[in-house]
Amino acid sequence: MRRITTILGALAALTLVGCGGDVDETFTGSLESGDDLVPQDNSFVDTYTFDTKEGYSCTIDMTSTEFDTYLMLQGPDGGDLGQNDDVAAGNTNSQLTVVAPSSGTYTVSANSKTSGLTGAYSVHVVCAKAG
Ligand SMILES: [Ca+2]
Repeated sequence: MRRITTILGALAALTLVGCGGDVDETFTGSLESGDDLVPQDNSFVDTYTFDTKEGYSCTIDMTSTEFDTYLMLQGPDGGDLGQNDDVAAGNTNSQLTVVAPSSGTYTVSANSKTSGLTGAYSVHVVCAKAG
């Protein structure tokens, strides 16, 4: 019985760690013919999801050496939380920083600036407790 209690305690501790809003994930992929299309401009798009908690600050970077990236983020309710084309003048990569308005699943859209652009990219998501 003591052993079972210890195992249950360990499981509870693991579950608590898993309940945090911390995220550090990298998604790699390619925009290519046959991908989903953004209705507004028929550009290729791949989507990825991550889970975080209300109040966590998330920074999403999309980088590619092969095309001009465009990044979009939707919240758990499907609402638009931001879009970015270029992280800086002369740098066509994209970056968004948002404080999560609610706990749940967020959707990142890895997109290109204009239709027909293809190539490999990387999306890095980092969320940490704000403040
Ligand atoms: Ca761009």
